[in-house]
Amino acid sequence: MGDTIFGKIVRHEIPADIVFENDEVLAFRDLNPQAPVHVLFVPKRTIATLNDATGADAELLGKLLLAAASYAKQEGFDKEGYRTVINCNEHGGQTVFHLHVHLLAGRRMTWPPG
Ligand code: DGP
Repeated sequence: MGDTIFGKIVRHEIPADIVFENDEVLAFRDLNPQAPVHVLFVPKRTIATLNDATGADAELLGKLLLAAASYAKQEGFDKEGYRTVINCNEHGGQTVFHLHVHLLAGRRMTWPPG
């Protein structure tokens, strides 16, 4: 799987509304938000889908989730709650093949998701 729009965002080749960055993780606002707050947490190292993650990625995947939780706490969504989502392949609704964690917050979520 080749480069994606998220690879270009990670390399700062195209603009994004970045809310968090460290050596391994970048977080930016989703272009098509599905909640008042909708942020995508992506690893800087490209992993196409969750299927492609291996044991070598375990720490990085943990860091993605912890970055999302830390951001939610920082923005005050931890008490009321929020949702994190990883879409995988066609039936999962994945459209960008650079693994990412969606953080959705600021409204009550419904279940089951569509
Ligand atoms: P997914 O369906 O899980 O692959 O989610 C991809 C998300 O990425 C989708 O919610 C829309 C968002 N998105 C697509 N292209 C761009 C872009 O160029 N910039 C930003 N900020 N978000 C994008």
